[in-house]
Amino acid sequence: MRQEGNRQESRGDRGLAGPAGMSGPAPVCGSDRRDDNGTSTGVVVKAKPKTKKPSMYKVLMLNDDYTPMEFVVHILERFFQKSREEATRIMMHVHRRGVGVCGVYTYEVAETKVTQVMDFARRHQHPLQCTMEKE
Ligand code: TYC
Repeated sequence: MRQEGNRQESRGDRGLAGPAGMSGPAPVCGSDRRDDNGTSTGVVVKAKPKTKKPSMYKVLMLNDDYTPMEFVVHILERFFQKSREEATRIMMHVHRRGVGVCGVYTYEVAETKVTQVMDFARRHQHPLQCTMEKE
């Protein structure tokens, strides 16, 4: 006969603390189980990391009739790290379609790029407009 049977198991309240001084080993988790030796075999559950991807924002360039094409290409190279070829492609897209994407960034980086471009264009007396929108 099994004399050292698990008292809690026989009471049918596995893992729950009873009156003071009568509680058994603490449960590992809600699905805690005991094998024949009374050893806990509960499943170890990995905590879910509570991280979220940041919202991303497109930095947009708008066309106008006055800003020189070469100036726009320079801006795309200088502030958006585009190659001469890619910068020319984006500039021509904006020139033909009216608006184009310079890059996609987190909020603060996008905001900084917009400010840098607007300041640079203003200092050179070009009416170039740059804005951002949530992706
Ligand atoms: N349309 C301008 C021109 O013909 C060139 C230009 C391109 C201006 C892109 C702004 O975002 C722009 N000189």
